[in-house]
Amino acid sequence: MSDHENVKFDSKCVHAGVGDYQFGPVVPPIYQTSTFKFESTQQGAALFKGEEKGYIYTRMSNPTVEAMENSVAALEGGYKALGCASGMAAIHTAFAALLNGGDHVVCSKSVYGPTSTLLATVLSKFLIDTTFVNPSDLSNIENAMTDRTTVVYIETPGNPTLETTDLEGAAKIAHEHGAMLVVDNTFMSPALQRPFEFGADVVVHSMTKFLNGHADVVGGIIVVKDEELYPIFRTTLNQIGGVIDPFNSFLVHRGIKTLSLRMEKSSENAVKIAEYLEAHPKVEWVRYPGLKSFPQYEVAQKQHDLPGGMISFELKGGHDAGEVLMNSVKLCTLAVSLGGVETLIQHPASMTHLSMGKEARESAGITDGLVRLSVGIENVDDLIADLEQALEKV
Ligand code: LCS
Repeated sequence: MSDHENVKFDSKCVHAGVGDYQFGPVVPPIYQTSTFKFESTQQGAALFKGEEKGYIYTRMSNPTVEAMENSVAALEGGYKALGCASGMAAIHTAFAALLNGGDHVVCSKSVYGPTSTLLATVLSKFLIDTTFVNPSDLSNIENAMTDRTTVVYIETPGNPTLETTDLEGAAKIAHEHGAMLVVDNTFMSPALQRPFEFGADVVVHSMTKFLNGHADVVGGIIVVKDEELYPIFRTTLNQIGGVIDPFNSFLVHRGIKTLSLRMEKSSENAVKIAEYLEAHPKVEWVRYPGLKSFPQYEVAQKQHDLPGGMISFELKGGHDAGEVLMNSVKLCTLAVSLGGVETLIQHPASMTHLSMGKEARESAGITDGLVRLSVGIENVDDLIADLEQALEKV
């Protein structure tokens, strides 16, 4: 990356992380090997002690994985990144690196269901307790802070409500209390929002989504802003072991080359679809950061380069009407996940956010009628025609 540090974001998408390899390939080769040969016992020992730089074992590091990690670190503006087997592996590893038993976490209420469940049911076994708040009102974060709070964890925009948090304000509160701000940037990707610019300490992603962008990889990443913080994350990931493999790293790195283009097209389509839905007589409400009616429109304008590809909405007939719509689409695909080139539609209350339970969902604003749309890069007229024919059946 050293030759390309000062280029613009879209150039970084194409070039960041690509190193020099034997035979001069233009893209990083897939080093599909679990282990690396030592020249001597002395060299092996020196590598393990960290006295010599090089590769030892793919769980510890691998050139293909490292190329992708360097790319994401450059895009987020962080020091280094750590490729993980899934978004959940990245989130678990980040918590394991930062928390001790007895610590307290302040977390957004509207997060991906399993993130909330990880804190509430798994990490709670290790005496870590969490207060879930609506962080779009910063006073809720402030009021939840205790002298044991070491992590403030924000997903913004939140899955699936799109509730948006002022990261600068959240970082200030976290730091005043000696805590770290960890941000899940999956919904915007670094093309549209770079949390380090607003004071975050750690960024996590499900790379399964916009970073890879092609619905063919499960992967995650942790990006660390400061050099001092990095070793504890690398050691923790190495001990827990939830690393991404070379082939999936290669695919994600390839996907990233078109990240800017995909985010632009997906946002452009989503703006038109959100406007179409908002004007439709069968639609009760639409949440989309690009609409003037969006509750945190000002914060979104400040933090996002474009409004992104995620929309949530509810039809006038609530849950039952939403079911008819989701069962009637033809071009849009009824499936969970998001951030790919294809438009996906799903029902959070019975799918992605089922594990949270009804009470936590209701408190987070995830109504039974909420429908989530991840807008792809198809022709927008085709997408609107598909929604139109499905809405006619409602
Ligand atoms: N963070 C966010 C914001 C997510 O949306 C997801 C997955 C994760 C983390 C976890 O990543 P994974 O382990 O799946 O790579 N979100 C999904 C969703 O909304 N539908 O299916 C998966």
